[in-house]
Amino acid sequence: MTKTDIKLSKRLALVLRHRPDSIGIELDAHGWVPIRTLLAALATHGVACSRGDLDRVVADNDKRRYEIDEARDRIRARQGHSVAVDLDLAPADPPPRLFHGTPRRNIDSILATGLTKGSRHHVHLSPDRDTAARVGARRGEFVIFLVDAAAMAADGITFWRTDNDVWLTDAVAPRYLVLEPAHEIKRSTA
Ligand code: HQG
Repeated sequence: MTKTDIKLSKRLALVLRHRPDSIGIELDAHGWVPIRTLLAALATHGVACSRGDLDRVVADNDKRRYEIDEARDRIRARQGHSVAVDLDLAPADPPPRLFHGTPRRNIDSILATGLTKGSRHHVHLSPDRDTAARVGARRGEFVIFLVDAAAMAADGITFWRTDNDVWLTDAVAPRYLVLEPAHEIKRSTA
């Protein structure tokens, strides 16, 4: 991805998840916005983005962060919102183990209170170690927690899976978490 595309992708994340008002638009109840409206509002706010630029940034995102509905010419973020949206996700049975990468500085707090969703709508969990490592590495030195999703599901806790394979849940209590022993401290390569 070029620097310009990375910048555009970050701007899209801000607009489609957190601050649609920053370019004067509103998302619908399910997080969608007409592509025409988005491109016009970006242009008004000094962000040059053609339909081709948008398609390229969406297609090149390795996490499949954005979803385009061609039939209705609209776009939304697949997950990660802080504004209220209903993503129409159906509850799903998780794999027995999930993973969560996090900065090393969070260890004590997470062991004390578990994983909490903060400003997002859910706690985000990864299906494998590599993905968890990438999530953790965004902020420097990180660790990986194993999540006993089998025990959580057996206790009646709901999970949702997004189309781009992120597992969501409301919270993960400390009893379901184990700090991955073999990889306790990882150094970011990012
Ligand atoms: C931490 C990216 C202290 C949590 C990724 C995380 C992901 C606690 C941070 C998606 C805590 C929140 C989400 C506690 C949780 N005490 N720290 N009790 N509970 N935390 O960015 O999971 O690029 O909101 O460990 O790929 O890092 O956005 O969540 O470090 O799927 O598409 O609080 O973001 O995708 O940070 O990442 P975030 P996350 P996108």
